[in-house]
Amino acid sequence: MKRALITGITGQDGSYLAEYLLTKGYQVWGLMRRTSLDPLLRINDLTVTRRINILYGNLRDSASIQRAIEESQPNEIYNLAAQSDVGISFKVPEETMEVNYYGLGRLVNEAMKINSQVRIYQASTSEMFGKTKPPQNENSHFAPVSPYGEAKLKAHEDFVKGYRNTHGLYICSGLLFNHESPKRGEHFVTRKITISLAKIKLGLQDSFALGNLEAKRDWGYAGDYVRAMHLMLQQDSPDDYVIATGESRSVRDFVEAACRALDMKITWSGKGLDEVAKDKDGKTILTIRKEFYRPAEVDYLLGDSTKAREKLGWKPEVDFNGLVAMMAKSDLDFFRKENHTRG
Ligand code: F7E
Repeated sequence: MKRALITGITGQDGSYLAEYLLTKGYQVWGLMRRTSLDPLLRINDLTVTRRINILYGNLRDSASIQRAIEESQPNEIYNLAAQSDVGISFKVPEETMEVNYYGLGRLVNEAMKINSQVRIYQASTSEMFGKTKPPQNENSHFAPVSPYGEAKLKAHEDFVKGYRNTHGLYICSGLLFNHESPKRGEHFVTRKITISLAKIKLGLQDSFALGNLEAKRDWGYAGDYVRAMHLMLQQDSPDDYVIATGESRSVRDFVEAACRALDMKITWSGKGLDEVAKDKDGKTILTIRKEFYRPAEVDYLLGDSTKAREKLGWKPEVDFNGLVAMMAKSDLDFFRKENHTRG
């Protein structure tokens, strides 16, 4: 039976990956920070939760990483723990570097000391492409514009490419484009939109505010993307792969698709910071606020995942409209039930 250790087990990707690996017959360990409030919140299925072995520790602490690897004796390590909020990374650049760069350094060093044959997946990101023109693939230039993108790129260069080449470590970077789901953190734009619109539809909230509506992202479904993580570690040799849908939409497109999924009609008016969206009764439900803009923006991401499709045999199963509808309906159901229980 294979053994996997997942850092970041309580995040969206950690929970989908844990569930997926359990279906493949793996024994799963998860590294979890002691400070997490509701640690297994996103791992809803209790039968799954009970089968995951939780180890306390974090990527800032080598001793805890060492203990976790010694206890779990993993064949595969998935490094999903990160300070993953790009906007926040401008406010906490040192912490971002500490976790996203040095954290991987600690992990690979401890792993190599204990078992140099271990296979490691590193969660790299389309944010590393930054200002590079789309479509982006494995051969595209990296030009990050945020502390988050910079830390992830440095980790990729020093510890993924570096340790693969100089130490022969089996380590892969998944260059994952944005991936979302009903378990997505509430501060990411997609989930913020589906939660806000669901509440507005139910009369639980009047309006909400966003920043840049024109940024374009290649949005896929997280459940599809964890299959690619696993496939990367099953190959004869380690490599890096772009994982994306090949379809790019703007934040505005996402708002409109979520409105369609919730059967809400909106009309846009005004420009720039004065732009608003109104509902069918002329009530403003969406405004634009400067505070949600970033000091530097990645304008246009569109992934070319030909290599993963050809070499890994991977392809996404959920498309943009399917993803938006899944998220919007999940939030509508949740708040409808919650409101019903309270009322
Ligand atoms: O922003 C714009 C914002 O925070 C998407 C992380 O998983 O994917 C994610 O990074 C876009 C940006 O994700 C708001 O300016 C407008 O252009 O949902 P997001 P992200 O920054 O693309 C990559 C691949 C990762 O690796 C990251 O870890 O939406 N936007 N208005 C807004 N964004 C937020 N969060 N909130 C707004 O109000």
